[in-house]
Amino acid sequence: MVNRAFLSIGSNIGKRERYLYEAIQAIEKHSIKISNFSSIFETDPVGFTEQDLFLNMVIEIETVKNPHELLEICLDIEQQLDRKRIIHWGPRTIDLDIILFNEEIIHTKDLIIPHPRMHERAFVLVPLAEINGEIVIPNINRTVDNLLHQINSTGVRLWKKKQDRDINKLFN
Ligand code: PH2
Ligand code: MG
Ligand code: MG
Repeated sequence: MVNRAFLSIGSNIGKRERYLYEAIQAIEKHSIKISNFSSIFETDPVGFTEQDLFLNMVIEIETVKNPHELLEICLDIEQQLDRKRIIHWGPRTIDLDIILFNEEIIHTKDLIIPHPRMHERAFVLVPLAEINGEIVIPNINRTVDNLLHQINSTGVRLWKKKQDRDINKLFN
């Protein structure tokens, strides 16, 4: 069975756009199909605020892998891209989070889906809404658009607009 999942990607160290692109290329090398993607947004850091601005985007993927296999791939790619630089405390070259996996609700030791903070994070909801605002977040049973109307999204600014279906052109 082919699963549909959404990943949130973020970077706030060094060549941020390059890290997003390298993460996407690494995902494709695992025979995971990127079926849709958002524009790139520049976002104020949330949580630990004393760090540089992030670039964030969301991609939609199709994969036969299960959630745990997908998590392993995400962690491997993070490792791979982190290893190229000195690892700093806090900020990261790349963060790859599974935010949705089909309509599944998963609660295991190392994986919680839907992502437990996605409903309050404009840097996740704004790009996700650009792809599809009508998706219902299982658990919360509200649409992305509905959640987005209730939070402040001023910290999320369009940085590079999606112009084409080809993801490679976003990074030209
Ligand atoms: N990721 C975090 C914490 N804070 N803030 C922004 N703007 N973007 C992120 O991707 C992000 C964050 C932890 O993963
Ligand atoms: Mg994260
Ligand atoms: Mg993460």
